Amino acid sequence: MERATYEVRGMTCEHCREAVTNGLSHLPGVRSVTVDLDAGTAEVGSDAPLDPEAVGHALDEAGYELAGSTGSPGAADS
Ligand SMILES: [Cu+2]
Repeated sequence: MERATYEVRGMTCEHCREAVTNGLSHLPGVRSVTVDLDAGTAEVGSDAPLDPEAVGHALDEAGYELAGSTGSPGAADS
């Protein structure tokens, strides 16, 4: 499973956690979403690496902004 952590701008409360979790959960291949409100991050587990643009779009639709990401983009760890 791929794991990546996304910095999400604008999350402040449990409602935000739910909105971001729901938004990201609907992306194809996403298995798990864990939001850390204090850190302002969402850790996403997925079958395959996610398209950052799709992640940004999903967050945008939920009313938040993708501020950055860490993880293994393009890493060739089979
Ligand atoms: Cu909120």
